[in-house]
Amino acid sequence: MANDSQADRSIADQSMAHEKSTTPSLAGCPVTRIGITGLSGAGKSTLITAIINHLENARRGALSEQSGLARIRHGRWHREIERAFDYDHALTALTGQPPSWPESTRDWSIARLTLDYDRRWYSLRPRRRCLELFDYPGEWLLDLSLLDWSFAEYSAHWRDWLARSPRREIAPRLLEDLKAIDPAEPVDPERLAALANRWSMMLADSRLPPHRLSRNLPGRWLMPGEGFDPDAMPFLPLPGVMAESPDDYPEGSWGEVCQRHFTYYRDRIARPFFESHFGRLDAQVILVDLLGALRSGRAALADMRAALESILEPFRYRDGHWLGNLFARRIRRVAIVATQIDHLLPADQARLTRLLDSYLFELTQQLAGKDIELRLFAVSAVTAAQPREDARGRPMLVGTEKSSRQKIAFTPPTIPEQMPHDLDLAIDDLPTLAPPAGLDRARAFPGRRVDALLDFVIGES
Ligand SMILES: Nc1nc2c(ncn2[C@@H]2O[C@H](COP(=O)(O)OP(=O)(O)OP(=O)(O)O)[C@@H](O)[C@H]2O)c(=O)[nH]1
Ligand SMILES: [Mg+2]
Repeated sequence: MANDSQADRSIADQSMAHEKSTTPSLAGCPVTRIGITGLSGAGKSTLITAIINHLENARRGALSEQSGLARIRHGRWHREIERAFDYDHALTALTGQPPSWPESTRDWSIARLTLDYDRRWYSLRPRRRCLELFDYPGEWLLDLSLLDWSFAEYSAHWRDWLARSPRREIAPRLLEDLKAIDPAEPVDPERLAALANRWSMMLADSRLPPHRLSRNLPGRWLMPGEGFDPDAMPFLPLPGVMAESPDDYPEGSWGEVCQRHFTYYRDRIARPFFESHFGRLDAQVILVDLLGALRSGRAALADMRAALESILEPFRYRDGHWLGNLFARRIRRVAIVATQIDHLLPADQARLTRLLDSYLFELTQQLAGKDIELRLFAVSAVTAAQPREDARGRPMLVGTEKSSRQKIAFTPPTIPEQMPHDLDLAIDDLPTLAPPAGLDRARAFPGRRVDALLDFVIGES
C-alpha cells in the first residue's frame, strides 16, 4: 500500500458518519481512501466506473501488467452504503444498447470496494483491504484557495481577474458596477440579488466553451450540492473594500453584509467540507480536461494551471499552518490526470503526457522534495475511438458521434511535446464520442493507463 500507516487504519476505528447500519461489517479491514475530483464533465464518474470494473476483473488479469497490483485477487464493490457511488447506473448506461455515458452527478458519493489479496509467502492468512473512492465536484476543491483569504483579499483577487481578458469580455461592465458600490452605504437587497444573478451567469459562462476557465469561485455557486442555496446569503466581491474587519462597516451596509456572508460561506460551508472529508484522504486524484483547455487556448490553459497551483499550495505550507497540518497528516500522493485521451492517435497520446509534464513543470518543481509525491498521467477511462488508416494509408480515428450516433472518421490534431512558455497553443476542435458498443461488466473495459494510475495510488512496492 501507499504507506505503512495506511495499513493500520481500520474502518472500525474511524466511525463513518455516512455508513448505514446495514453496511456489512468491515471491522479490521484496513481502509485506503482516494479522493477523485475534477471540474464538471472532466470524467470522474466514468473513471471511477472503469476503476471498479478493472478491480472486479482482477482475477481475469485486468491489472496483471502492474506489478504493484498483481497480488489483488478479487475486488468487490458494495452497493449497500449510504451515498454509494451509483455503479449500477453507470453500468446500465455504458453497457446498454445503444451505450451512453453515465449521467452527470451533482454531489459527492463514495465507491467502496473490498480487495482480496494473495497470501504472502510468510503468512497463512489471505489479506483483505478496503478501498474507498470519494467522488466530489472539483468546483468544491477550488474553494481551497479562498479558505485562507479575507473578504478584502477575495475582492482584490476578483478585481484583478475581472479586469483581464477573457473575463472582461464575458461580463462587460460587471467590474465597473461593483466598483461603483460604496461599501459603507446601506445595502440594496434588490440590487444585490440582481448583481448576484449576473455573477452566477458570469461564472457559468466562464466555465463553458469557448472559454473553459477554471477559477470560478465560489465553487458552490456553480455546484451547490445538498443543503446549500447560493441565493440565501449572497455576496459579491467589492473592489472598494480594503478593511479586514466587518466592524469597519456599519451594520446593514454593502461591506458588512457581503463580508459577513463571505465569512459564513468560507467558515461554515467550504471549510467543514475539507475538515470532514479531505482530511481523511490518503491520496488525491485531480482530473483535468487538458484537451478541452487546449481547444480554448492560452487563457484557459493559464487559468487551469493557476487553479492547480492554488489547490496544491497547502502542500507547500510548513508545519503550523492549519491547512498544511490538515493535508500533511494524510495525503501522500497526488495524481494530476488528463482525461479522454482516446480522442488522439496513439502517438499523440504519448506526446500529451510529455506536454502535461512541460505544462506543469513549475508546479512539480515546487512540490519536489516536499512530503508528497506528485505524478502526472494521461488516461482514457473508456476508449471510444479506434485507430484506422484511410485509403491513402494516413492514420485516423473512428468512433460513434455522441448525439447523432453516426459512425465517424476523423483526423485528430497533432500534439506537440512541449508547452510554449507563454502557453500560446491551441488545437482544433474534437468530436464528442459515444461509448463503444459491446462493453461487458465481466471483462475489463478498454482504456489506457487506468491500471497505471491505480498502481500509483494503491499499488504495493
Ligand atoms: N471519449 C471519452 N469520453 C469520455 C471519457 N470519460 C468521459 N467522457 C466524456 O465526458 C463526459 C463527462 O464524463 P463524466 O464521467 O460524467 O464526468 P464527471 O466529471 O463525472 O462529470 P459531472 O458528474 O458532470 O461532474 C461524458 O459524458 C463523455 O462525453 C472517456 O474515457 N473517453
Ligand atoms: Mg460525475
